[in-house]
Amino acid sequence: MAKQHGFDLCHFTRPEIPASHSLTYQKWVQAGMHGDMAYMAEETRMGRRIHPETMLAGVKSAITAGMRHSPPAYTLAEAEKAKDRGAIAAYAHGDDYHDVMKKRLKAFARGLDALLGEHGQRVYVDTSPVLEHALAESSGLGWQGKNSLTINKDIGSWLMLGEIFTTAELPSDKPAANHCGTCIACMSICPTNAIVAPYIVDARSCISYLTIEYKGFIPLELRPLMGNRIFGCDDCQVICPWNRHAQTPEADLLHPRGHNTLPELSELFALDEEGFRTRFRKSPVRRTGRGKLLRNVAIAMGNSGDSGYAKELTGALADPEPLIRGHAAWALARLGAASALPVLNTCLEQEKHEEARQELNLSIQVLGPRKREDT
Ligand code: B12
Ligand code: SF4
Ligand code: SF4
Repeated sequence: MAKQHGFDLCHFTRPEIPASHSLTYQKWVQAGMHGDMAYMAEETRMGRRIHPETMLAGVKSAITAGMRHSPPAYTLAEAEKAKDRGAIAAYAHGDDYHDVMKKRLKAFARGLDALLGEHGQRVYVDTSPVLEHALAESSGLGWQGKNSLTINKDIGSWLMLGEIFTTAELPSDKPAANHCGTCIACMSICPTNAIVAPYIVDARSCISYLTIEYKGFIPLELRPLMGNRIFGCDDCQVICPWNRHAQTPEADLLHPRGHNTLPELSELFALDEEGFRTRFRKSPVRRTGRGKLLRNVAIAMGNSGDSGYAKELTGALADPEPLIRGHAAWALARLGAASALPVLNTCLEQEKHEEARQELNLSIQVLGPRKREDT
């Protein structure tokens, strides 16, 4: 039945969280590794994650479901070499999985009523307070790898997770065994060393967090390390040996769109609000909003080493969004675009936003001495 509803994997377990997971989660929050994701640290939600039985009265079983999506159609080296293009995480090349999976899980749950008789049930995808990896692992769907992602022995980790909690009593599957062994490829490849220990990701330095979740001015020391990753990051999955033979699903229900495969930075940087909404309709990228996406694109332009971007970046100093103005100023300095100094100085006189002012000041300082050398 799961297959009919579009799920490649479906397993059963008790809605219980092993102590190793709940303790690690609490320590992770105490160490502040959730960054600005307040929903991960809020007390009631923490309680629910640790005690999933409080999510639904009389819950007896958790059904875990996995939906595959296509891996990136390019290698890490190809993505890195494409300096004039931005890398969008593979799961975000098509429709938003939250919408697609929730609809399908609800239909699946209704089908269960017919099979098991009417019973209490709730469906979850991502945003609810559920430790999805822990349940996936105890249900045998896949083990949690050192990159903290759920890996299935047959299909790898290019999959998204969802759950149905039910008051029906279902036979539990055997937990998944861990097959990471001595491998540490994901930890070694991570551009920002965000996998601080096996199974522990410090979100504050993870490029996925910085490009998607983080609303502010990205810490200066991390910007050069982001390269051209403009929405999410796939490196710790691409490198994983369990994804070496990952197949593109016959029917990818997220319907990836070709124009999200390494799109041109200039094309994205030219989007206005309406253009952004149209370009990313139904896509997870729309949640980020134009301001954050163009912030990330400005960083990628700065990291490209191509001073040909100076014109577009100088134009962006007048953007209504302070995030874009500030990061454009940084990118100009990173490219050594001393020709932008007069505009940077004029913008500084008019800039009211405190952080954008700091960015402008910094870029003027960086470019100033270079300008004197030029004359
Ligand atoms: C918050 C969050 C993020 C944050 C923080 C990530 C993190 N690792 O915590 C950020 C924004 C960085 C993020 C990024 C990504 N995310 Co995310 N994210 C979540 C979310 C909402 C919660 C994760 C969570 O509970 N974190 C808290 C920490 C403490 O948990 P943890 O990292 O799993 O740590 C556990 C282990 O350390 C374990 N543990 C302790 N000791 C030991 C010992 C052993 C031996 C083992 C095995 C485990 C273990 O205990 C901890 C608690 O369970 C889940 C959805 C959900 N509701 O679960 C999606 C989810 C994990 N994300 C997902 C995806 C796809 C991604 C990205 C790949 C997206 C991208 N391409 O950019 C990246 C990958 C980054 C990475 N390597 O983690 C998918 C993963 C699918 C899969 N195959 O696993 C999920 C499940 C969403 C979904 N519904 O499909 N994400
Ligand atoms: S998603 Fe990227 S930045 Fe985050 S842990 Fe994986 S490799 Fe590191
Ligand atoms: S890269 Fe290696 S250590 Fe990392 S998740 Fe994959 S198998 Fe495990």
